[in-house]
Amino acid sequence: MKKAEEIFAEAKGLIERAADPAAIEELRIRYLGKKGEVTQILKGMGQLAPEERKEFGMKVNRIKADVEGLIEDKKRGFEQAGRSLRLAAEKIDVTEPGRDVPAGTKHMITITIDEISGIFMNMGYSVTEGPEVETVFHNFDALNAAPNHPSRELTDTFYITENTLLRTQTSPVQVRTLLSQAPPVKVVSPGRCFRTDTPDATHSPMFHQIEGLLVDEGVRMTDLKGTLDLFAKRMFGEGVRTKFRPHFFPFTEPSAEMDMSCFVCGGEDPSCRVCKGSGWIEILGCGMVHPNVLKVGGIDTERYTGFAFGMGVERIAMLKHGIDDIRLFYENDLRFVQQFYG
Ligand code: 2U9
Repeated sequence: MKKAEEIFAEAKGLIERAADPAAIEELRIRYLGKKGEVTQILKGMGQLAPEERKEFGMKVNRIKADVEGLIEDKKRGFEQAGRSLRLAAEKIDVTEPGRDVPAGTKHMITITIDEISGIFMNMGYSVTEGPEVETVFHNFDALNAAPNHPSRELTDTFYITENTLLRTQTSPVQVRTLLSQAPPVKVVSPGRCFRTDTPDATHSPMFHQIEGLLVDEGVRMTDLKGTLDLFAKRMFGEGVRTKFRPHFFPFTEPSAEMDMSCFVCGGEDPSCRVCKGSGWIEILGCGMVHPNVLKVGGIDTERYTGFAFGMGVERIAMLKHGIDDIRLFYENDLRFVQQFYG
């Protein structure tokens, strides 16, 4: 039988060298378990002489307590080490800069509307908006559209009821302005418009327009040409030139379509993809406001005249940024959207 001191020395060494909680548990059982070496000694005390038993019992119990203490300390050591490991692993460096969250960007349609509106705001125009669901009166009748004008047809227009529809242009906003305020009127109105077009590279059932309207005393066709020529230069570059081709709109007389000289090839490249070699690009329609339209607004056509214009926002954006399919504006493909991150 090993002496109690030898057992303690051996246990102490093994406990100090124990590598993990499992090893400690084995040592606890080996020394302090039911059949443990320390427990066995205490059991064997029965053979001792009574006067020896007291002193021996005190010594062995002190060894038992010491071994228990060593085991407890070692366990706490492992627990502490475990906590430190966890703290180290879960440590958060609060001084670390935050992860960058991309802020995104405005949609190219919004950017283009803002740019066009900005050019006219610099000329003193205000921006107005109005309902997308309109009445036949505001969308057609007030714009001098003949009762049988083709654009009234179901084939061109989304009707909601016989008398309400999705507006086919933003002109109704201008009509509402004429009905609600006296001249001078100087507004641009951007917004969504709807036509029963089948989607393709240049058509979409929902698209955006921006229209302008100026009504005042002494407004002339030369004012219209000067204003729109300046717009083209501001939007596509000072070097572009403009020309006006006679056209027809029910709401303006005379009417015209404005072409701009090709800002890509300047008319020098017969194979230019932008102007198809013509050297000119149609960008908008315009004209002097028809007296019948002014009269709807209760305006004295002997005293006041006005001009108006309209353009497709997608068309302007596609020209300016070389976008060849209108559907890209609505598909939200990040590969498209992110090209325009400011
Ligand atoms: C009022 C009086 C006159 C608005 C105008 C155009 C010419 C025009 C088209 C361009 C391409 C629409 O997006 S598009 O399909 N528009 O060409 N629009 S004059 O004239 C008005 C508007 C309101 C009271």
